[in-house]
Amino acid sequence: MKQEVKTDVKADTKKVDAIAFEQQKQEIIKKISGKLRRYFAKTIDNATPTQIYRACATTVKDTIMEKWARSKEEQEKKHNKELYYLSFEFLMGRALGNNLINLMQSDLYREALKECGLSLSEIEEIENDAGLGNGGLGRLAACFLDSLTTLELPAFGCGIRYEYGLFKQKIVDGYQIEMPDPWLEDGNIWEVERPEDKVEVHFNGRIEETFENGSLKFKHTDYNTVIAMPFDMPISGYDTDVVNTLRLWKACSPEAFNVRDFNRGDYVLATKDKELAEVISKVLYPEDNHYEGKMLRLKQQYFFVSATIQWILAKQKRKGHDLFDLPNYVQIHINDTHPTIAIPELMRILMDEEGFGWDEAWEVVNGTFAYTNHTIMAEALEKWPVEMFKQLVPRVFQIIQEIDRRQRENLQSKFGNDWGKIEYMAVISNNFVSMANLCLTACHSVNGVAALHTEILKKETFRDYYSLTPEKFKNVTNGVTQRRWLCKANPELTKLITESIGDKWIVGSDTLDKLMPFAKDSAFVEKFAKIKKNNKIALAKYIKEHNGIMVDPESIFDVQVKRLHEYKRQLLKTFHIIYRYKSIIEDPQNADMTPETFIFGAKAAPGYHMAKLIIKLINNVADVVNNDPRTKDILKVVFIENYSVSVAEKIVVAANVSEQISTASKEASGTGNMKLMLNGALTVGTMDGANVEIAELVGPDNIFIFGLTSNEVLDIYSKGSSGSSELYAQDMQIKKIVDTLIDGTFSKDKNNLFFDIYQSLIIGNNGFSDPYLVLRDFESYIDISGDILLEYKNQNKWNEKAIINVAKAGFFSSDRSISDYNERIWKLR
Ligand code: 26W
Repeated sequence: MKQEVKTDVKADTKKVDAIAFEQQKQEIIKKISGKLRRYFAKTIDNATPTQIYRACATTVKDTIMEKWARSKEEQEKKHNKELYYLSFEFLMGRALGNNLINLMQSDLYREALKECGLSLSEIEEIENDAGLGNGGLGRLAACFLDSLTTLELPAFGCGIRYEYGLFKQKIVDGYQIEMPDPWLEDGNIWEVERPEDKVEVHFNGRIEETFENGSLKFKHTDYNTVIAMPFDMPISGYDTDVVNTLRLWKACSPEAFNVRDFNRGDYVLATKDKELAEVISKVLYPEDNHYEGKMLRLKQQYFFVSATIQWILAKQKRKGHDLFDLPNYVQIHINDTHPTIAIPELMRILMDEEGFGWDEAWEVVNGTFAYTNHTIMAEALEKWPVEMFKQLVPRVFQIIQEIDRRQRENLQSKFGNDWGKIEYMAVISNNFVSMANLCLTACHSVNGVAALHTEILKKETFRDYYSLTPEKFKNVTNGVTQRRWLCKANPELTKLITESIGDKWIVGSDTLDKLMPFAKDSAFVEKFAKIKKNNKIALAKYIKEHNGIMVDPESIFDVQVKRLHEYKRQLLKTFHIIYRYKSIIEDPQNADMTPETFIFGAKAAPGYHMAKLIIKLINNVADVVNNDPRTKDILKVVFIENYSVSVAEKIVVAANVSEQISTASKEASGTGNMKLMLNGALTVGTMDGANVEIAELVGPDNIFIFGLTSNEVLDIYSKGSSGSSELYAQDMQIKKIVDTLIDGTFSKDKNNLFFDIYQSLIIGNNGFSDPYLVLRDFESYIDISGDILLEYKNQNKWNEKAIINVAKAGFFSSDRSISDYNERIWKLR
């Protein structure tokens, strides 16, 4: 009897819910039609998909704007400590779908559009990605904003409003071609221009020193002015009224044109200054993990940093806060060294404009700044020529010189006359400014992005600084937001998980673990497998449309998606494919015939010759393997062009195998590994970056670990040889594979095409051959790949492992990372 009453109540609530849902749905349809009428003089029936997108997006934006306004008002009233996350890159991707998830209105909008004969996912496809980043560092910043807001922490992202994001990649005849990414061309619905907050940024000029009231004053004169115009984007969080802000600065000229030149009739010259100013925020530098000392890059850095610091201080003063207390009100986070110039810029303003003495300013700066290192790649460390600094920002340079002078004094008191060490640790050395050393000197916190990476920073890269100030060093392992990388990318799996363990896992990081028992629940496993299959079918369709290649959704989807870099070793994966190809054509009787689809997605920096050549190699191998009648039904190789956030969302959900095969010690963390694991792919990887922590969490049975360890790699480097030419001479298997680079197997028309890869492996550039130890790890990689084929045959077991991976992925939520940052570093309320 009791039971019945309960069901009745349930049924009633359901009915009420259904009615409310229907009402809200009709409301949304009304709003969208209203927008279409007012903005485009159209109806839902005759509007273009772009107009529908704009109407939907502005409707969603209206809801967010209301919350944003309230959120800002609250923040302005309160005297809470705030976080400013300074980053040269924010790789946001699309906003509409993500905002709908966070507002918990995806179902409503999907059904509303469906009633009008439209598909929400097709409408979402119309939005351009905000591709204002290269790879890991930029995407991490985007995940962090999502988590900060979801956790209701007051935070601002601060960066540059690049007019062109990361280039679009086309593959033509197997080669990468770069095309511009004019993502703002059709307008950006999500941004709001804030002319009331524009500021001036001053470049070049000279410094006049005068005595006023007995003290030395510095006056910057004859400078060039650039206007920094802020554009704000709302950052929504999941199930919260808090809306944070991403503030991106655009560079503008103070005058529309030079009036003198204009009046003289020289119209072209009259617009020159304007162009020179505006070029600063024109385009994102496409180099990842590789630094070149370009003046424009330094201009970009100072531009957004100076504008941001001015804005922060103005706000603090408006709130009536004493700038001596700045660290209690503001934490400024430096995302890799790119925004480091913020340190001397804050010193400058506090001393030259606010009347602080050096020591007072230094204390404030130290309490305010924290720095994250994202790479140990030596070629990625920023070192700026002194001359460049002096010319571009003369006063800031003086301050850096003084920081260097004092730090050298300090180092000498600690290390005596160990000049080698002092030079290595100095802020200015050999006529270069070391941005990392400046951070290590000035910040109260320094962190690596995975346990192993932080250990390497302590023991190798920053060893001397670690001995000087061990208390500054912390680890915060990276994470990814499950809202985008599961809820948004994989709605079916989201539904299954929520049906099974409730929806608590959507915020925070602990409860996914509740899935563990389901790994052995046959009903769950079956549904899980079906979802993976559906996602593979969808990706196969995408591949058919974009590459013209038919792939078998029953085959193993083996995925390597990330920037193209030698250390990430897409070449090792390619060698494995060549090995599989040869095994099948040479010995079909004994070869494993399990069908495999190898999927790559990767952009190469436009000037990175070796990376571009590897893309061409992958595509040529694909051509041969996909078309050889002996292999075409077993192996398929697909290079998906223009890897980006929105393309990643389609790929990660369909993967069975996640390739994380960097040379141990080189990948600071990796975050693609986390996204793939979260969607039930099994990792094949080296003990590098966060793979180490993944392995620890899932246990050795649920991951495929191979290859040299980080210590072994470092040991090989210190000995000065990879031994690759010996391996090549002695190991017939290796020789056979490597020789395909020069025997025309994959370059019928042009025999020498891949010689440079061969040369780097066997002969070496600058004496060290095979610097990323591809050949050293080859055998162990072949072995583990054999294991994967065997294990995949047992689908039940495989799915069990995949589910365990999902269940253990909670730790890699960026909610956990942000909680760690907050507890260990920022201490916001
Ligand atoms: C100056 C050129 C340059 C450009 C970008 C140098 C360095 C970078 C980034 C720091 C490179 C980067 O994105 N690093 C990646 O950061 C991720 C987030 O922490 C990590 O997961 C990756 O392992 C790391 O390669």
